[in-house]
Amino acid sequence: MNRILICPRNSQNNSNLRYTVDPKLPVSEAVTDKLPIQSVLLPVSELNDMDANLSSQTLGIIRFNDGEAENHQSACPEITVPLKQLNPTPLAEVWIGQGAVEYHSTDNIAYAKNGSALFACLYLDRLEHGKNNQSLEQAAFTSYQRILELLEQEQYLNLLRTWNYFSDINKEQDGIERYQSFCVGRLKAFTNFPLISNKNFPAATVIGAHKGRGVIYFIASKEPGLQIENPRQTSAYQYPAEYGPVSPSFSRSLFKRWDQAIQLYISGTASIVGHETQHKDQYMAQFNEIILNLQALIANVGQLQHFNAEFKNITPLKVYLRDPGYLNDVKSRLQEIVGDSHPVLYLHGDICRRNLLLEAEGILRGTTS
Ligand code: 3EB
Repeated sequence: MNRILICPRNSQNNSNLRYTVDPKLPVSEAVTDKLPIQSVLLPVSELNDMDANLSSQTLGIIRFNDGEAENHQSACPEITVPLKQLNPTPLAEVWIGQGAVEYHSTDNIAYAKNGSALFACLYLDRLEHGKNNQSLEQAAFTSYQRILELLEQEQYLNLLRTWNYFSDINKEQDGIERYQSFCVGRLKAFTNFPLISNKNFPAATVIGAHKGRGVIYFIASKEPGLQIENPRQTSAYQYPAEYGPVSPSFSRSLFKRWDQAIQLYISGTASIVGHETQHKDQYMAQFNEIILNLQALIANVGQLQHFNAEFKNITPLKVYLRDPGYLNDVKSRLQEIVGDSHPVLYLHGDICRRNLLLEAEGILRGTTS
């Protein structure tokens, strides 16, 4: 199979355009899996050449671009994360499911659902009309409250994985770092939602941008997944008070058994062992520590769930660099493990502690024995 499913554009007629997979990206392999939801990295230049015939299974499109805001007229949920891409070929993250999709939008949230999984995206700010300058804590609270209300309304009650991007994450505002304000608002919303308040938090990423509107996107499911922590790391929701007024509400990973396949959603992973940052000011040592953390997490899931998968099966991988100058070294190191044709998206973004220089995340498909 060398075609994939891309969302139809409102702006185009229904001509049956065919998408051809970049041979360097093992997309065809990814989409032949029987998964209700998965993401693939596709060259942006080829997003317009869609196969309308196959479009019925696309759940959403995420672009990454720190330039001018774009307005794409897609039928499916689509949003631009305001981070600069460091890849030579600009890529988009395309979310693809199985079976017919329904597209909807509320005032604030665009979403797609296919009976098993729900994909959605929203802007973090300006959720309330006339409240453009609400605090980040309030914006995070309101956003997550809206998200949880949507999941209740649609009966996709299991928030599996969230991605959160907003500007100036390390900046102090009102006597508190913006990342901490975000954590306070998010936790307040979670605490009101019975399915999450028992510490079964989603896997997550929170990364800082340099400009642009804050963005959240997430996936949820009808049937629950399982939170699995990393034995090398203190659970983030148990971090001691020195890191902020509330601990971050996310799980290290979310193990999801679908009818015909299994996915492990791996949270943004940094150079933290226990709860402490390792190797301050040394980006390669931090990157190696991230690899050790990811390997330890995968080994733990292997033991607990008899999950057969390895680091090199993580696809797509996303790596966030505080300084683009790290790119070549990080890329060479990663390619030693996953090979040079593996789909990896490199993004220029800030990590939620000032002394963290990089972070990596991904989705791991595997089987159980
Ligand atoms: C860490 O391990 C690094 O607040 O949801 C990574 C992934 C991090 C998710 C979040 C924070 C979050 O604490 C930071």
